[in-house]
Amino acid sequence: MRYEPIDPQLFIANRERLRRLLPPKSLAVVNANDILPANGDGTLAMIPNSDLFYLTGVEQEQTLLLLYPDADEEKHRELLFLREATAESELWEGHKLTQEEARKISGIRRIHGLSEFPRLFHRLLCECEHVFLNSNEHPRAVIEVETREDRFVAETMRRYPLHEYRRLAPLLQRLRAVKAPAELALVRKASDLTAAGYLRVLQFTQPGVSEAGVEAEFAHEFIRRGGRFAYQPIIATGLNACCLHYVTNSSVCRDGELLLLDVAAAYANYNADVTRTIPVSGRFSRRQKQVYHAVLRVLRQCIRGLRPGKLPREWQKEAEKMIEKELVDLGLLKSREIRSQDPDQPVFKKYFMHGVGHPLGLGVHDAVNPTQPIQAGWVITVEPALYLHEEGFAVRLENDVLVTEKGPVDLTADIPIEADEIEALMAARSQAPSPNGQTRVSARVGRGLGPARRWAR
Ligand SMILES: [Mn+2]
Repeated sequence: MRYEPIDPQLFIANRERLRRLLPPKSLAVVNANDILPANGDGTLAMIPNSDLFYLTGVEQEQTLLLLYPDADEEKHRELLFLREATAESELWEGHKLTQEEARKISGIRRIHGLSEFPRLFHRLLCECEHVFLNSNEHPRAVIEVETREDRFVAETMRRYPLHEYRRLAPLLQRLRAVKAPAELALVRKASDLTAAGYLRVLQFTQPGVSEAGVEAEFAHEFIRRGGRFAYQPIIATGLNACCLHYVTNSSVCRDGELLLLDVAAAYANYNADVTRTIPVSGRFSRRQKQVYHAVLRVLRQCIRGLRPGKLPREWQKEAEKMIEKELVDLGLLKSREIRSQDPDQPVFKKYFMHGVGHPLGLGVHDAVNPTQPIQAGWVITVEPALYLHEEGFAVRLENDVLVTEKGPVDLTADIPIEADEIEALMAARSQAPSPNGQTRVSARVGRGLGPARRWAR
């Protein structure tokens, strides 16, 4: 692990919260994610299973968690099963968790080898009344492969067809949406890494740099600080920004363009999700600034509107009303067009066609039941935007906000967002020392050297 160890009390408390939601005599199982194949003998990097991590802090492949809080024997109430290391696996793949290490991470006392799972599972299935199995119930997930969890569910139901099976996912969604203080500290840490990336990129960006070059600047800050990209970064200059999930990042940034950056770090599997839009030249044009301030106003009002008890769709509606008004003020829509619009196809959708935010945590898009009101303890992204195809640019701004009874708390408030502040930071490019402590060549000289040589290294 590249991150600082997490106090196991977090995972102990999470299991306790789940225990309180389970009916008597319930058994629950959660599986690790597969290591997915790529081409040939290649594999993709494993993304730890969020539910397993939430309940144990363990990331290792093939791990199984079995919870049976009402087990007759105390030693069967919480069991963790680990892949057994061999000389071969140690040689090729490196260290696997020992039982003692897994105990320290998770706070689970009973750790077993994977080979012991079938016997213990069978025994406890004979004792229990309800079997809670997990599945991906994210409303927007598109899944074309059978996951390790799916295979486990299918095999268990085949072997034990007379048991009563229930869905674990809705319970975990409810629990995971409300963040504990220790989790908020990790989201804040992800936000700190993200801030470091943005400060570096504000120093780096100028006409002639490539989107890929900007991506590399972020990677440098995230990786050396123990993090990684939370999601595939969107680094979109000019019209590229009008494609919502542009991830090619292969264009050159030109003078006069706006550069949309939807880039954030993950730390200890907790994600930030942040968007900024900056002028490639270091100065916004009048029109760009006008649109920028319109989006910024909507962002601020939407943050203020995040109150416990409000339904997500009411909050979305409020954002759309604000966007509508800004579009009229920007001269892009006429009031009479709005009055005569088809309510199923409102005219603002030409300029703003996505949700204004989503829950965030171990998932970049944490799953919640969309009919549930917003609650204190949720972290929600706020991401209004305007996409102006005709004018060849887009502005999106995105912050991550904790909902509390006393009002919203912006966890990403340290990442520069005021247009003036962004311009001032970019204007200071030539004077600032480079991140590795050496003095940079001036922007003017740097331009002569080409973007790759702008910093004296
Ligand atoms: Mn987002």
